[in-house]
Amino acid sequence: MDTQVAIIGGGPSGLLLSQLLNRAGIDTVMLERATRSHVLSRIRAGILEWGTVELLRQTGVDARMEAEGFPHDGCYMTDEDLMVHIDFKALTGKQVMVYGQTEVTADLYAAQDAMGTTIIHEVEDVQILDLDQAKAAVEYTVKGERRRLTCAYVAGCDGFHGVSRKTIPAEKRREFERVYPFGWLGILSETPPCNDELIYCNSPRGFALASMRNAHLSRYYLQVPLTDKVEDWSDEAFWSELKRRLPSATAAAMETGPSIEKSIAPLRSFVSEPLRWGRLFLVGDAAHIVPPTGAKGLNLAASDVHYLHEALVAALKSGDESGIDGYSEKALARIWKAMRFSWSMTTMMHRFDGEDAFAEAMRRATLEHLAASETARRELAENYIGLPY
Ligand code: RFL
Ligand code: PHB
Repeated sequence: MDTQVAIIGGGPSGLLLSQLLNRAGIDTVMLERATRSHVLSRIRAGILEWGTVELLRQTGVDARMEAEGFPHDGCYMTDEDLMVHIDFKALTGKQVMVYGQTEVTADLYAAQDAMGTTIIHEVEDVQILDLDQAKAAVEYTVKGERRRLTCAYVAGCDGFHGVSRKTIPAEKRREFERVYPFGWLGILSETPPCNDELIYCNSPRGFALASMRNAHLSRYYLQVPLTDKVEDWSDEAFWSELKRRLPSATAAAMETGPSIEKSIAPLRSFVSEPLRWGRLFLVGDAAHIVPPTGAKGLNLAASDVHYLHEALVAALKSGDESGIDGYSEKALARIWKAMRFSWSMTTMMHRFDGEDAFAEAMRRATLEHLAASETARRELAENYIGLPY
């Protein structure tokens, strides 16, 4: 056998799983389609639930996060004039960590290099085979050469567009999907954040989010029509629209500057069931996508990894297969709750084209309810900081 666990995809799911398995003495080989510099240049999530922070501690990949990450005690939900503070710390006793996915990924690659894990980049035409046999196999092409890897298990960590999910026969999969009629235009800018905590803003002109990476790096998002292109948005146009959406006092105090990254991401909710097919397990975006409004994408990938690594260690170290048999059901129970939260945050915070006055009144009533009810704020906080594993 060439390796114990073949991992398809070298994003956060694959790296985190590999690191945890390697630390438990299990051998892995990771196959990644892109170059390492491409993977490390993708700007994505920025908020880690405390469960994700704990998992990174468990992997021994926490030194830079502890030194450079920013624990946040709360966030703000606003519309034009009503600003509601959600105090996570007071309501749940827990915090979240501001530390970018890009940094998590860089830290995990460094740790995997130190472990001497085999990571093969620029692989093409990955095929996952023999999932019902005593050994599974993965065939792939690298530098024009076709290779074959055999293994006990395959972890499909290759994101929404990967091959792993599609390896499960279509008639054995059940897919659930909601595509939202807008996207998020995001910029990264070397300016101080406009506020000490994140602001989620439901403006009549559409949603806006003020986020950050550190004291000198801000991340902002605007809801935009799906037809908009990044080229349609100059930096000036972005700042001007952002200022019109954020509460006026925040907008007035905001520092602007050139963007160092600008991109548009469509919003989608998606789940594919089951997460297991013979010797294959789906993890992270390969199995599910959430709209970014609840900051759940990366964190759900981490909870999948938590469940799967425990199950694989039990199977490979002590021959106990109950964990791998239960993985799909256990992970899906948490996934569906994060789906509900991300969908409800998206519905509550965005303007839908062609909506009527009733929809707008419902959004305002939801915000007023949050302002008035500690129970409502606690419900939001409990989901935002992350449900228990
Ligand atoms: P990833 O990060 O997509 O990594 C999958 C990796 O698999 C590789 N791959 C293949 N490798 C080999 N063979 C193949 N056939 C392959 N096909 C693909 C890819 O090159 C890639 O390196 O999935 P993973 O590891 O499950 O991690 C999930 C998170 O990345 C994701 O949930 C979040 O980033 C989602 N997300 C966001 N989440 C948030 O919580 N907040 C955000 O602000 C946020 N912004 C985003 C996002 C996702 C985005 N995508 C996927 C379009 C912004 C964007 C643009
Ligand atoms: C980010 O900083 O990129 C970010 C933060 C919170 C979200 C989504 C994205 O809900």
